[in-house]
Amino acid sequence: MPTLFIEGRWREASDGTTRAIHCPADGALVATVDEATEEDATDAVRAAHDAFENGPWPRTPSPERAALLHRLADRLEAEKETVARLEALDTGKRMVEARIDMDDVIGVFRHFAGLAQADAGRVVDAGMPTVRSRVVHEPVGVCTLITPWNFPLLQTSWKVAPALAAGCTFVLKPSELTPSTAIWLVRTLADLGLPDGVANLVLGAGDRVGPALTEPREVDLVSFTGGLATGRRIMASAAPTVKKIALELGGKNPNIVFADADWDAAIDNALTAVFLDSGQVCSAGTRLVVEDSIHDAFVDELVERAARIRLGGPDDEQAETGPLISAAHREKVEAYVAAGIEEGAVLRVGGARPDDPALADGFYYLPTILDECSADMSCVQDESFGPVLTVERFTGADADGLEEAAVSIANDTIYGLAGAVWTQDAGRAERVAARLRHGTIWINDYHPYVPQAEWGGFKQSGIGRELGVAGLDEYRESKHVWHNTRPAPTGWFGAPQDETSTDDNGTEEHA
Ligand code: TXE
Repeated sequence: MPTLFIEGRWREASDGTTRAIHCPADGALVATVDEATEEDATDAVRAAHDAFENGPWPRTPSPERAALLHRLADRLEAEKETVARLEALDTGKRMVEARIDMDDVIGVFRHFAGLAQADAGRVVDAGMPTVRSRVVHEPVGVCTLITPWNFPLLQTSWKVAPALAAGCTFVLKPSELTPSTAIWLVRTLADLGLPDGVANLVLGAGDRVGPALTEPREVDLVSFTGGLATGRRIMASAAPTVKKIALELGGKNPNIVFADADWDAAIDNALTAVFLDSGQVCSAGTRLVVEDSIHDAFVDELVERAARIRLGGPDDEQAETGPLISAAHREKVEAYVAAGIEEGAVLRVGGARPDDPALADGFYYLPTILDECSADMSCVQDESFGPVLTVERFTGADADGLEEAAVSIANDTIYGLAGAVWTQDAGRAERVAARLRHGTIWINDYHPYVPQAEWGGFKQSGIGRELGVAGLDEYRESKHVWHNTRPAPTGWFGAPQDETSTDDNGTEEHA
């Protein structure tokens, strides 16, 4: 069965290339999919452009667009177990996590379905009784949507749902490692009656199809979630034609713990912050910034608990987290840990592959803690995207100095996606949260998000916002419509002389 979807038809790659998808938990073959060529990508952009210019979708009334999004959510509810399994097999993540991801996807489609109808623009008071002035929203146009492998369908939903809600057409390119749920999504949208050419699916490696998807003049917006290096390339590809871009590029997220924090909650959440999905989360709390006075006891307890974390694949009900996505990614994490140790970090736990033979065929890596880190180390500055926690201490001469030190360490990064502060002093929590230059701040919590709130990064964590209301605005243009109900000449240029003349004082005189 072909897996590229272009102009309403399933087809194989034009040169016949395919790619085998293997489960990172045990190497089992999961699927074989088509690997698009540049030519296929160009066809997909052309199809999306034609559907935008000539098709019905951009002009479909918003209640109908919203209804389709709701029907998609209904379908996912009905097929949740099947789709969660596709996701678990592609990513190696546990079924329990894949099911949570599906619930989140359902929430995202319903959120944007609600927004699609909620905001029809606004009337502007032009200050003239004969003028009707209004600002309306229109779809931005043809969108290229490029998504990564860590939360494949969820990150896709953050782009596809608002694109459809706004009336855009798109080409979706999921990660070449995890295409299965994108295939399900596009098939389901077609099944639900989305017109041909609105949703196009191109599978393949970024360097093979990326330029054809991110450079053409016909593409109005590129929305990308992935690594910083690729984000920079995409920004450069989009520059010559001044495309709109939305980039979500990861982070190096501080988790600040003051000595007065609720101990059990802070310990527990510090582990979840970094080890969820084996650290393959853009907002993972990979930098523990802990007050010096509690450092030793806090880190000792973390180390003890991290050593007990059980690893396993999709169906291991006892497992707490899973494998890394690929052999290459595990090697990257290993090199990152080695560099940290070389630079002086102290390895407290992990730092190796597990020796359990049952895990030998997967890309597992033990939960790792690097202590005694400082901002000049690469392990503190670079994203590992693995199960690796770095620990930095802070101290201060007085209460203000303490806060200042914590903030200054937490902001000492090129990234700015997320961060957390743990303290039972509400005033301190608010002061610190206000100073952190990151797009999401948790106070006495880590990780939760809701589709109603914007998500995105300060600094090099990205451009633009997903979710919330701004997440829809990315896919809309604003158009100001000025309607003069009583048109009249302005008389500004070369108007015929009339009876009106002006006296020496500039006052009009009528004959
Ligand atoms: O990401 P890439 P990779 C970070 C994380 C990770 C690093 C590299 O630190 O270690 O990125 O991971 C497509 N034109 N994040 O190499 O390359 C690619 O096919 C167009 C953070 O897997 O950024 C895939 O669909 N597209 C992150 C997508 O970009 C291109 C999630 C992401 O891949 C392209 C994942 C090109 N030239 C990794 N090159 C997050 N923010 O959550 C690649 N792609």
